[in-house]
Amino acid sequence: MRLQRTRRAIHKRWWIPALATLALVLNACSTESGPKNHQNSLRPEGKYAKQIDNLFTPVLWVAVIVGVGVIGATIFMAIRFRRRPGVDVRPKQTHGSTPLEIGWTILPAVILLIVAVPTVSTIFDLDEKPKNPIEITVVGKQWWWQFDYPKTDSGKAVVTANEMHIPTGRDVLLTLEACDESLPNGQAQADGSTSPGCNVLHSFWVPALAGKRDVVPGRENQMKVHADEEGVFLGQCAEYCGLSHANMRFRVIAQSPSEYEAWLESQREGPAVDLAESDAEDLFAARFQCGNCHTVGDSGVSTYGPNLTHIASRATFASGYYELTRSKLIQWLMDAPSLVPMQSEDCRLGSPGTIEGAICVGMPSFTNNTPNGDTKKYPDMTRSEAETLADFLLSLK
Ligand code: HEC
Ligand SMILES: [Cu+2]
Repeated sequence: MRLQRTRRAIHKRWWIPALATLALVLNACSTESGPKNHQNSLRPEGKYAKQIDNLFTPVLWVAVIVGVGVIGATIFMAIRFRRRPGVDVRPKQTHGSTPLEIGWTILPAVILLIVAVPTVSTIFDLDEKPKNPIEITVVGKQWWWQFDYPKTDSGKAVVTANEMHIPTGRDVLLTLEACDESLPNGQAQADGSTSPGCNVLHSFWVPALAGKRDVVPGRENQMKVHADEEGVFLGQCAEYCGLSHANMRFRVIAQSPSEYEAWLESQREGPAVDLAESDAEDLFAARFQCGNCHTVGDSGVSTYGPNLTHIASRATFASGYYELTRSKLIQWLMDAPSLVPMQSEDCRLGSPGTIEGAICVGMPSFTNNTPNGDTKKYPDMTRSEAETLADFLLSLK
């Protein structure tokens, strides 16, 4: 008796958790709370993303009608023909009906055919090479993005990280790679193993600007991106790629064509401050060997870690996970693996000056897990050393 009553009480309150769940789910649809996040494929902000949306919306409605029909019929049958207490009759059993069987084979086939027409044509449209595009090579690394702007008639190549600038109103053709050919072992390994220059699968996704495309070791994929208006659009790696996959973000900064050109021109310039003339030279080059994985002297070359020549021109660092502030940067320099999960327990490099044979993924900690004994490479970093390095990096506009 008591048990029955509690059970009934639970049944009566089922709507409380249901309502809470609904509220949580609906919260995800909110456009009011917080800044417009620009990471929403349902709010396309460029012509290729709109093309995908124009396909997605009608197909969604077809799916909704079919789904409601099938689920509705199932629920209707279950209720209509349920077993009732005291009435022990089996509903009439039917088996096989040729018209019905033919009907429910042909109808879905026709629906699929109708949906296939715009789907196939959109796929081909999106695959078409744009005329006179801006070309950028995107290299997916563990766990950050490198953007290579090729050399042009008017200027040298530019290599940057985590923030991709594009001009508005122009087609941008991205070449997606998981291997960095300019690094040692920058080719896909036949046995599938990874190397410093070449790693695992990623997927490049800026929901507001384009669809997703996989970034595959040993393959070059291409995709088109287009932004109608200026803005900052958030992106995210969309293919599980290991420990820090969830932190592997990036930003696309769409600017007016003239601002874009000015940005590119400033990136082509040499560093704002020469390492040799800074207090950080000894720390960067000799004591901590930052130069094995980074460069601060040439914005046109690719390195194992992000190119830092113009790091202070970026708003974020660590794959867009942190805003570039002095205090975060100091924390990062002393102990990067505490801010973003990485495999940095033993960040030894190969023969001096090369990364061949590097055995870590990420940046070493200079206060924790520094390899010791025979393999000791990195001394502990004091706070004032980190400050000197940070101030130098922050002068690299
Ligand atoms: C063994 C190679 C290695 C060494 C040595 C190394 N780094 Fe790094 N560093 C990396 C890698 C890899 C990343 C990218 C990590 C990420 O974003 O997840 C990185 C990221 C950074 C970033 C953030 C850049 C950005 O745009 O996101 C800064 C700044 C940086 N390192 C500075 C330094 C300094 C200063 C030193 C020397 C004190 C140093 N690094 C030593 C590999 C290294
Ligand atoms: Cu990933």
